[in-house]
Amino acid sequence: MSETLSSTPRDDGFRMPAEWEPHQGCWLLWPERPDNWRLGAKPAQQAFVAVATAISEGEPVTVGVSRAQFENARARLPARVRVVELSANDCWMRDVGPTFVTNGRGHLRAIDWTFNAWGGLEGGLYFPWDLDDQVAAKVAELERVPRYRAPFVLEGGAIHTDGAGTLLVTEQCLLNPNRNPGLDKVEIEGLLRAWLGVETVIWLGAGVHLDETDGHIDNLACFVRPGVVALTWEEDPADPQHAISTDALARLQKARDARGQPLEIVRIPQPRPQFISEAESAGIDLSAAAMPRPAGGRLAASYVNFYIGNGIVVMPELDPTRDGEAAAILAKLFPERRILAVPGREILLGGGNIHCITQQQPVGTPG
Ligand code: KQY
Repeated sequence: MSETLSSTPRDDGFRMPAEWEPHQGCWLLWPERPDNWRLGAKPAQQAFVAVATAISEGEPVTVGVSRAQFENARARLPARVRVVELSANDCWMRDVGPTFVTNGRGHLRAIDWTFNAWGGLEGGLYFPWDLDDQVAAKVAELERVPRYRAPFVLEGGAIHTDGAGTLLVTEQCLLNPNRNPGLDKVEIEGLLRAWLGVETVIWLGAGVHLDETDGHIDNLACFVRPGVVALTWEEDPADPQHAISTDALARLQKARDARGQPLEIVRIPQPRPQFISEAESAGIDLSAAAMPRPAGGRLAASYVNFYIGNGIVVMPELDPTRDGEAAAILAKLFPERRILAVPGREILLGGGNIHCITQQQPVGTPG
């Protein structure tokens, strides 16, 4: 059994590395539930295959899948992708998987956050979520990595680090009473320092307009290297995203990172507003266990929801009129990596994008 630790990562000299540090692999889960994914999740499965295939160009990829879908997933994914049976309630590995931490001696451990489906019974997105809450522990078992079980709710998509002591988060998500109602901002900052080994927490306000996670940072902004933040941007003042991104920009301009340095902020244009169509909505099963997805609802589309892998960046294609500009900005930000664009619409329809469905495993030996 992988060891369960009772200390915190900081006590033991561990910290969360930046996403651009070398990976020994990447984890995903297989989409299946027909009350979140249209047409029995077949179009989403195709999109996940494209993401897994792209990432596997740079690092080993593992996809966790239910017993019922094992053969199908195995047949559709390339042979170089490892497929393991792993129960889950849906497929958001960023949030239900472990956040890996490393120390200066090349050791790797896993943090297993308490997960409540983005809000539990107060606005959570589905019920139950008990299998999701076990995913991080099962990944730690498979990798024989010692595990910290965090006694508070957090999701991997709610945090971004520069790997050098700075963390980006949003107030909308981390201070939401549906996550940790007994904790105030100062207490939450203390926990983030202890569990992620950071010194400086930069608080942005709201996340992307109508983001169903209560404003995950991974759809709004991320570090691309120490001192540089990519921010999703909307020029049109009539679009609610304009005020959200403007507020985030002002906060980032005032902020200093853990080294005491100001940040450079690079704006990435939002895709034009995206809405779920009648046909797309009609393809999703109605169920009391999951949130409805009626036609006409605006989707929280953002190019910032990309994955940084070994030698590559995998970004979603979301709007043919803006995909090229977003790809060009990413190419400038990551001159040493290839930018791979894959269709993002089907993942977006489920409420997230490429960053949300992936979880990197940094290089390190269990220890
Ligand atoms: O933003 C993420 N990290 C996850 C999105 C989850 C959406 C659930 N329907």
